[in-house]
Amino acid sequence: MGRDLVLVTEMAVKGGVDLVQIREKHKDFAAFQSVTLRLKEMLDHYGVPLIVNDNLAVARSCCVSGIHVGNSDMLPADIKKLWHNDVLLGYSIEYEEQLFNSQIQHTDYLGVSPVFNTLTKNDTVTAWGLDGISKIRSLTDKPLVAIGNIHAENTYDVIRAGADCLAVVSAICGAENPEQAAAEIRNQIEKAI
Ligand code: TZP
Ligand code: MG
Repeated sequence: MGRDLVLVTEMAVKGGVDLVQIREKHKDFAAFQSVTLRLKEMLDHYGVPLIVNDNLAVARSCCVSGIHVGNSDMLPADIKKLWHNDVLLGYSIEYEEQLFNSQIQHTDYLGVSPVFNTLTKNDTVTAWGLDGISKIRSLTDKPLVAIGNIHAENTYDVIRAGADCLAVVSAICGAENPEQAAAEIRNQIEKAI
């Protein structure tokens, strides 16, 4: 049986994770809302903000801090109109052209997606690699969140290439000790900055 999402996330927070995104592609509204509320209750206790992936109804109903959308999801401009302007809005960059799209002005951070190929998401486009992070860094001042097969061994290089933050799934959630895994990544970030 899988481990409880809230417990694993709590361990990750104890290890140094300071922002959490919940991504549930296969749950209906009620199930997504229910786990989001449970997660938010725990995260509020630690003062850690929560972002919902690609579901405005869940994000709004749970009063989380933000929402993350991709290239083929709701438009950032529409989200800011329908929800409110202070919402933290993340937008995944899969293609260079997106950086020149008018939607960019409505975003608060950009996901570099994916940096490396990963088994966690099977519909990714060509991985950016370290050179891709540097390229995006040279084209925008927005905070860059690197995602895709990030772990303690490549964290240093990813940050040095120009990422501001890292989004990590398997290297933390799949680790035997999520707290220790998060702490190792956090250590590498500190070394790199
Ligand atoms: N978007 C691009 S890669 C990815 C998502 C959601 C999955 C990242 O997961 P992992 O396990 O950290 O590679
Ligand atoms: Mg999406």
